[in-house]
Amino acid sequence: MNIVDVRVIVTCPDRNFVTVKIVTDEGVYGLGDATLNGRELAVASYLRDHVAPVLIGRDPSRIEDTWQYLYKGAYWRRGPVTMSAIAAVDTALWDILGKVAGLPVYKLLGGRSREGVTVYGHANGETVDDVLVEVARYVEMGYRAVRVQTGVPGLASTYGVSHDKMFYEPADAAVPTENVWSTERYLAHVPSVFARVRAEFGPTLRLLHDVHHRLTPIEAARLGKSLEPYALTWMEDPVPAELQDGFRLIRQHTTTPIAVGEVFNTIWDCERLIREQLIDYIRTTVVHAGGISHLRRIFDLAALHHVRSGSHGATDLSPVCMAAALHLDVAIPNFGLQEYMRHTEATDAVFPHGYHYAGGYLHPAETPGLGVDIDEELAAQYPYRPASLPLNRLEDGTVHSW
Ligand code: KDG
Ligand code: MG
Repeated sequence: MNIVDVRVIVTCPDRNFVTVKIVTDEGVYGLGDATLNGRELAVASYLRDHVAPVLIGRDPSRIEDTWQYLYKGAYWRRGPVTMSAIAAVDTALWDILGKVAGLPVYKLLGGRSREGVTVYGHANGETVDDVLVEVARYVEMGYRAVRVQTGVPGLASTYGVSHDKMFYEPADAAVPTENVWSTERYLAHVPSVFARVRAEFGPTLRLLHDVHHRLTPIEAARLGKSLEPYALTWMEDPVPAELQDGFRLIRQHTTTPIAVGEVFNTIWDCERLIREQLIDYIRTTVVHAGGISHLRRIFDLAALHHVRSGSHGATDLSPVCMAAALHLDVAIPNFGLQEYMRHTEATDAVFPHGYHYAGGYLHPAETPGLGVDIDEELAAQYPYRPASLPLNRLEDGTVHSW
């Protein structure tokens, strides 16, 4: 069996997605997600101009060899654009392998380690009263874990808090929206939010909070300490993660568990964090961390060091990525949680899929491969729309981290 066509499909059913479709001479095809929020066309070009031509004629079952060929062969290693492109190809090849074998991909990864994939949803509201209503909505839907974000009194807008609830989209304008940020106001507010949520929902609901990389290590340590009475499952992205040493300082001061990794693209971004047990959850994803093959490598390293998975699953990760993530989630021994920010109806129509939600769990499809498809005709009706993630400035105008 040989690869005869590599198509790069860019579509915008309520948000932008880049998808690779690898077609074989026997008619079997596989899909991979290559979406990099706000930088979609860079990955599309990387795939069309540099990857597609070298895949033609290759044996699609040589998944590891193709990964190494693309990673080492480019000479320029790592980076989100390269790794999203490699991820898409890798994912599509696993999809093809599953279809050829007649097995869902999780069986090729060693089979089930659990009955379902525990997911967390996003409760966000401008005020604490608003967010309590949102948390209740998730609890009613059966969720066992909820991420809680609110507006900050005195700040006009806050990343991660929007008017749309189930389907909010942070990439909201072609030129980045600018928010104003105050660490002082934020740190003074967050503990009171979790005090109310715990009082209302009791001790067993798993609660999470995303800091979006906005603090310094000592500020994050203070936040973690102030949240200890509310027993969070994790405090996410407390600091910008380029400096892995920053996590050691947070760790020395607080027992609030730490999650990080949504912007990481290889094992080298988190190798020290994992090996030195500076984090509790690694949130790398299929699409941004080199596909199923490389993500499994990261999770295997994590398993040796008491670190569990917590894959990113926001709306900018397409249903193709979600399908792939679920196959890994259900198979690995050290699964923690899976983020599940639902896609809109338009997105779901372009990407028909067999995974489903029931009672707090997502379940991968049982059909051969990943169990997700793309309706190319429908996709063509939604042309690309430039959209960027927002930017933060401090009250004095300084550009701040995220
Ligand atoms: O593309 C960036 C978003 O996916 C991200 O900011 C959302 O932080 C996020 C999360 O944890 O889902
Ligand atoms: Mg996040």
